[in-house]
Amino acid sequence: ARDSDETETATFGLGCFWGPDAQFGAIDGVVRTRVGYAGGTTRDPTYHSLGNHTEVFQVEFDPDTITYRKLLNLAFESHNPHHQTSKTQYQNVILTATAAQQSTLNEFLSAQGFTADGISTRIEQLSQFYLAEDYHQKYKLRSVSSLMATFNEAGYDDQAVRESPIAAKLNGYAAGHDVAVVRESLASG
Ligand code: MHO
Repeated sequence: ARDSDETETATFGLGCFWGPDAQFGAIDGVVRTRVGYAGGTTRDPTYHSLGNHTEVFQVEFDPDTITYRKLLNLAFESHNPHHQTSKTQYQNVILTATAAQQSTLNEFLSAQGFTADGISTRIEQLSQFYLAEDYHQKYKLRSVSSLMATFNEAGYDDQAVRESPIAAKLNGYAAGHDVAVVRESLASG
């Protein structure tokens, strides 16, 4: 039996990472989120020196509560796979980390009538994920100064806020994503 504490991590690029960081953080079963840079080859990207990388977000999830396939479904509902922006920074990309994710993705694509070559969304293997700067992590939550003050008073530093499950939920809430609504749409989808 699987250790109930065991999580899995999915990595997607869906435009500016602030929005999907909040959207996916609200999902029941997503326990942590992080934003960063991936998909390119240049070393040690930063926001102002991105090289050929793309803004991406990672969701660490409990596979007993939500599946990689459902996250893929949401990722594809959140962008148009027949359109791609020319700016590498904001491109749509699915970055698989394991053979299991790769095969789930292949099944998902064929169930949708898609092929990796027939859509504009980039389909790649994740080689390296570079964490973005602290001020980009939980960006929507950071705009709610009363909540940030509460985290700070409770002793959370930037890393602790980034890794906090409750911060992921509040980040979603701050952006208008209601956990209960997300749960409902997943149940029907
Ligand atoms: N510069 C844009 C997008 C930021 S996103 C982290 C803005 O200020 O909305 O690339």
